[in-house]
Amino acid sequence: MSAGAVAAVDLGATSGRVVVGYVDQAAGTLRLDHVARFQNGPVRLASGLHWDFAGLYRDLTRGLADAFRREPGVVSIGVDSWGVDYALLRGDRLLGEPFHYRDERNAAAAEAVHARIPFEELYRRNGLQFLPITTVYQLAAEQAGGGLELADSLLLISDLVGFQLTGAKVAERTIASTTGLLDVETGEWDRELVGRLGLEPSVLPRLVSPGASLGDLRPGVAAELGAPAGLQVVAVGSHDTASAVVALPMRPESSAYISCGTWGLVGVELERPVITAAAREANFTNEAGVDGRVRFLRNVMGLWLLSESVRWWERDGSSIDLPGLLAQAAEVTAEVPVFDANDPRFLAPGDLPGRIAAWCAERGIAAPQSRAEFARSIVESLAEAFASAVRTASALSGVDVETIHIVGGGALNTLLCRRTADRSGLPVLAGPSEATAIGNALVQARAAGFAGGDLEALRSLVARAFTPIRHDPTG
Ligand code: LFR
Repeated sequence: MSAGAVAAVDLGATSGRVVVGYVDQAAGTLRLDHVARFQNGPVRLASGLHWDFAGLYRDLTRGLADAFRREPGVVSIGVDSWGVDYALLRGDRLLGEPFHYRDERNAAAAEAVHARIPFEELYRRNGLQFLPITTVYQLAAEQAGGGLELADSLLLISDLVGFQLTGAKVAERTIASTTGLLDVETGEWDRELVGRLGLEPSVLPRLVSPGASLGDLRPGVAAELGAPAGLQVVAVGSHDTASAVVALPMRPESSAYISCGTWGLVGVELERPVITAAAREANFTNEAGVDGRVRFLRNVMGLWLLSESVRWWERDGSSIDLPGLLAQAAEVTAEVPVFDANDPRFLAPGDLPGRIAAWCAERGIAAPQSRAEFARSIVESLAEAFASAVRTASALSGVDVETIHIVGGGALNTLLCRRTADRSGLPVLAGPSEATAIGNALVQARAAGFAGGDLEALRSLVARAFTPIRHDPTG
């Protein structure tokens, strides 16, 4: 069999989607049919900021039912999601809605963890940049609040969806690598670290690699969704960024990438982790990629700065047309401030324009005046942070970067792509914007046997099907 259809569920922090991917490697074709798209976001409960997992599951299963009606030949489902967040379970039962990583409980927890295990040692063990959102800090906060007492298992979000669909509890390696509990060298749970943090090792499920089958749908689920007979749920690059990196039409030896959605993940792909003091000081991460590759990158705040500013401006019930705002931003001729997009003050939801203005005021710099100027200032600041992270990734890894690939929603933001090219002095190749869903579909296609070869073989399919748009630096 050289051609077939798979269903990809891709869950981001601001939206989710279900697509049917048609892959025919012999003919060299790859096509996506967009079946469903739904909103996702935080809900503020008395206990803090959470996800509405039940709502998300309802939306994605409706999408899957639609997918099966449209394409009864779907052979498998793969689920990817944002990283670091998890649910606690006792038996089959969810112990409450998962916390959202933007909840403010993490900052103090990070200090408590570092008091037990200095960051230097943590970095040596797990290879991860410092981000207060990382699971290891969230679990310390959970522990302090007594939240772990009833739990007998912990599942990351994409694995939690897999469990609801099949009944199998696993931890897929790429998303497990965002917890901070995985040994960067062996790709196995770091049991000593888990013990020293006072966590119960038995809550961590069995690790599986992308391409492994989670099994059949639970009978009730299969009937409810009208699923085709014999359909399997397959572990993909279950961390969304890992799936996006699969679908980069790049040559890893001379490219950097920016997977740009809510976050901008900026880095290079390597065969081996880089856990030097310089990499630690530059706050670069070594997350697990598909086929044992390493995603050597750093998190930049991303389109969140724009979407959360818009949400703030819309709180009076008005509605802002984002493409229109970006068109105005492109016309701004006044000097706008370039602020530090990585400042942790921009992590929490709320008044981002106010926080940008405060950042400027603290330095005696004039803040943006209009909404168009704010949008331009955000784009310039992101482009600068992207360019700087590309330079650092190259210097730390030795990859001689000739081209920057931007995938995800950011690939559709022409101003951002152009200004990244200008500020880095390198050509930017934009697209595909749905790289995550494509990478998810390709790993399933390979597991089903209708696509073959290494990542380069899969990427050449992407390059043929989705020609990127080139933005050359000007000036
Ligand atoms: C991107 C992403 C990043 C991760 C952040 C939080 O969607 O998965 O890779 O650092 O969200 O999970």
